[in-house]
Amino acid sequence: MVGKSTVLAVLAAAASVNAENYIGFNYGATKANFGAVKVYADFKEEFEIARKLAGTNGKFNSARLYTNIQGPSKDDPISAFQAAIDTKTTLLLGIWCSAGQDIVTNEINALVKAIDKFGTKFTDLVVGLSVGSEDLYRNSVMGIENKSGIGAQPAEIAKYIQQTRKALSGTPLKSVPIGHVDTWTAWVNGTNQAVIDAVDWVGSDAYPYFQSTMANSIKDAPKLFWDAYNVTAQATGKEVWITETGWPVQGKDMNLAKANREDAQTYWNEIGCALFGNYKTWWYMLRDADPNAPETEFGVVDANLKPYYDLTCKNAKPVPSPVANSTPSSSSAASSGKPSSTSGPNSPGKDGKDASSRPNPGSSISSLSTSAPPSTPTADSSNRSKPSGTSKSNYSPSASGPSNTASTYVVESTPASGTGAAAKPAQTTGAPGGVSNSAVSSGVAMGLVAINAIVAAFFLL
Ligand SMILES: *[C@@H]1O[C@H](CO)[C@@H](O)[C@H](O)[C@H]1NC(C)=O
Ligand SMILES: *[C@@H]1O[C@H](CO)[C@@H](O)[C@H](O)[C@H]1NC(C)=O
Ligand SMILES: *[C@@H]1O[C@H](CO)[C@@H](O)[C@H](O)[C@H]1NC(C)=O
Ligand SMILES: *[C@H]1O[C@H](CO)[C@@H](O)[C@H](O)[C@H]1NC(C)=O
Repeated sequence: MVGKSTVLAVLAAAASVNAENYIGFNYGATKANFGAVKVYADFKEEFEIARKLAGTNGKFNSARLYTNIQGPSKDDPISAFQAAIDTKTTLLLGIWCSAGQDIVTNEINALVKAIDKFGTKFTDLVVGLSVGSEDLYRNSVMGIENKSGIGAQPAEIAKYIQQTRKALSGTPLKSVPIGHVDTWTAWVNGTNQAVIDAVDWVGSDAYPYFQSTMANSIKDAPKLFWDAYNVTAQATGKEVWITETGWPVQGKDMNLAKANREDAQTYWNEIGCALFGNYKTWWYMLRDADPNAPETEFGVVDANLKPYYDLTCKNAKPVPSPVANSTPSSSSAASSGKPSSTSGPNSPGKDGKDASSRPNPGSSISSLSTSAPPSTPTADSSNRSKPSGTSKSNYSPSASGPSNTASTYVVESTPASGTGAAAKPAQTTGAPGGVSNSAVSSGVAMGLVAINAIVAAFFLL
């Protein structure tokens, strides 16, 4: 047995961690499926939909964005900021970094403008800032082979991080936790160490569905997800934020992975319900059919905003991390990010080969996320609108498809609005633990925490 004190201790630990575990979705700067650039009303509607999702008690109140810039302007703050203020949605901000210094400068200027304009109404909602999104994946051997688009070198990302810290130093966001979002394959690549050294946290984008070179049926998904998490935490020694994950309700078979509602429900129940409230999590994604469903559709609601499956976690059997207290740890020493350090059967990427074998996390995802963003940014303002949605479509299943698209975008794109892909919203609140807004939600939350904690306790004993 599990001693009562053990369980209580685990619960206490989980509860304290939960206070900061935001829950939300990724929100692109443009409508899905090659839609137009989103404006205030679009963001406000989406943030409200997220909060009203049936059975979730308003917990999905945080949004991850990919850009600070409102398309098609040069450096006006994205209208998502005003929408977040009006809906009390917390924000994980994003700076698009694969379109060069000028765009990064515009991104920083847009953020500074927003701070001046909105003050603490805005800055109090900001829970983090990611400088870049999958730029290192796109810059990798796999990313290049898969034509995922233009990426950035680690030294560039590190430079942009320093510029961002400097620009924010005299502002209310001077202490905002700054990270970078990428795939596990990038985090275990020792050549990217400069980025690891420069950040406060690392973002993990993980999509077992796309890991087509590995056994990736829905039954294998929890192992693939947690392997990616684990190697990222081990290689970086930094707190890992779950910046993108999800399972599509429709799309092609990717090796053993099938895209359908049943498997998307299972992924939500086993992975989502293990994450919500226990890790900072921005799901991919809220709405993908906007207005038309892309070939590979990740949304949790349909075009009429109705959930595709049960989002309550009530009947879920979450599969927690096999690493006992895997809460994001910053503890472990930062081992070098070298690939070699990872070993073990599962481990992904110890060498280039492995890495490539696991295209998914990175690649696939990246394609997605990646693609989206880039598109947005496109230099051409007109083109910028395409963004996000696109990305997914791009991605489409296999390599070739998506990538091409993505690359196309990328090339054209500049930074601008970037953003595309999807960002998520959510605030922590609801989640199980923590900060739930309402008593009800906290009840749900605590229930989840308890389940997770007990499961964790069993693993420990
Ligand atoms: C490792 O990272 C470097 C720098 O981002 C990149 O050039 C290289 O291609 C990556 N290695 C692999 C195997 O992808
Ligand atoms: C490209 O991505 C696909 C999956 O989308 C993967 O099977 C393939 O291995 C990747 N190619 C390379 C070279 O990594
Ligand atoms: C986590 O990763 C480390 C290093 O790669 C490995 O030694 C350990 O066995 C992994 N743990 C799990 C539970 O997979
Ligand atoms: C970018 O978009 C269109 C369509 O691709 C293209 O014809 C044009 O040359 C570029 N600009 C824009 C808007 O797309």
